[in-house]
Amino acid sequence: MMKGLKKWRLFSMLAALMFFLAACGQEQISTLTPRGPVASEQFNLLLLSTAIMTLVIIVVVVIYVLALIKFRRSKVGEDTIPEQVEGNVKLEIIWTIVPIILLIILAVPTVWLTYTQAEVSGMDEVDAEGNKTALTVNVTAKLYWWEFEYPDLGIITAQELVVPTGEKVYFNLKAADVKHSFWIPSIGGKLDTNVENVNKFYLQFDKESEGLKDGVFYGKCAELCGPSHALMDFKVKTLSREDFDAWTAAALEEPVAPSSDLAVQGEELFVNAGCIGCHATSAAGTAGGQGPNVATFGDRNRVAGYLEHDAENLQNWIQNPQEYKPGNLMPSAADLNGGDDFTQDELDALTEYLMGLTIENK
Ligand code: HEC
Ligand SMILES: [Cu+2]
Repeated sequence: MMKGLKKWRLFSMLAALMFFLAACGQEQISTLTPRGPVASEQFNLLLLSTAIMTLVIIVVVVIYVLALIKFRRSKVGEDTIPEQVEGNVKLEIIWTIVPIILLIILAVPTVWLTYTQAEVSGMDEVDAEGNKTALTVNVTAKLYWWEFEYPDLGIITAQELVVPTGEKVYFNLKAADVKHSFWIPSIGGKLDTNVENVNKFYLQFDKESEGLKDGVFYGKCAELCGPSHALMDFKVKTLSREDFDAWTAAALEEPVAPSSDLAVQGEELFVNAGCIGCHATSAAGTAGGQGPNVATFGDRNRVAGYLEHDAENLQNWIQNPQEYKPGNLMPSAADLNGGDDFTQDELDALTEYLMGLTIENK
C-alpha cells in the first residue's frame, strides 16, 4: 500500500513537471532555442555558467562521499579520534585560487557581452545621403499593451512588432505609466522600460516567423506592472528584408476602404461611438495613442494581445474589456454607448470593419 502511494506521488510529481517543462524548447518562445545572435550569445553564457557550477558540484560531492566512506566509524573504529590538523597551506592555496580562476572564466565573457550587447552607436549611422543605415523602433509599454513606432519611416503600430531578419534592429524603450520590461525570449534577454529614461539595445532576428507555431515569435512584459501584467503579451512577425520593405510601403498607403455595407456601418459606429478617439486606423503616424493603433488589426494574431483572434473574442472584448484584462484603460461598451451594451448587429458591424483592417493584404 505504502509503496503504491509513493509511486503514485512520484508519478504525479513527474507529470506536473512535464506540464511545466512542456513549453521549454518551443522555438517561438524559449530562451533555450535562440533564434538570433543576441540570444545565442546569452545562451552560451548560460551553458558556460551551468558547466562551471556542475563541475564544482561534482568535485565537492565526490570529495564528500569519499570522506564519508573512508572515515566511517565501522572502518576506523569506535573510539578513534582523527588526527587534529590546523591549516594546510597547500589546500588553502588550492581552494582560494581555483574559485578565483573559475570566476574569472565566467566574468570575462559576461562583462564583455554586457558591453558589446549594449553597443548602439549603429543607431545614429547615416549613409552618404544622410539616411539612417539601420532600422530603429521606439517601443512604448503602456498598461497593458505595446506601441511600436518606426520614427524614420513615419509608421506606427501596436501589439504586433514587424521587423526584418538578418540585420541589427535598434530599440529605444520607454514606458508611459509604470515600469514594464520588453522581452522576446527566443531573440534576446529582456530590458526594462522606464518612465524616466530611455533604454537602448539591439536585437537581431535570424529566422522568418512564418513557419513557427502561430507564425510569430512571442513577446512578454517581464516586470510585474499591475493586475493584468501576465496578459501583457505581444507578438513579433519577422520578414525577409524584401517583404519588410513591401510591408512598410503598404503601411504608408491610405487604409483600405471597408469592403461591404456591414463594414461601412462598422466604420461609422467606430467613429460615432468615439473608438476613433483612442484607436487610430492608419499606420502612417507617430506614437502617443491612448489605445492601440488598429491599422493592422486584421493581420494580428491575437485580440488585446492574448485572446484568440476570432469574432467571438473581439465582440466579448468590446462589450466588456475589464472582464478580460482587469485594470486596462479601455472603457466598456456601456460607458461609450450611453449606458447600453452594443446590440449584436452593432457588434457584427464593428467586427466586420475591424477584421478588415489590414496592411498585409492591401
Ligand atoms: C479611452 C480610450 C479608448 C476608447 C474610447 C476605446 N478603446 Fe479600445 N482600447 C483602449 C485601450 C487602452 C486598449 C488596450 C487594452 C489593453 O490591451 O490593455 C484597447 C484595446 C482595444 C482592442 C484590442 C486591440 C488589439 O490590438 O488587440 C480593440 C479591438 C478595441 N480596443 C476596440 C475598441 C472599440 C470597437 C471601441 C469603440 C466602441 C474602443 N475600442 C474604444 C482604449 C480605448
Ligand atoms: Cu508587466
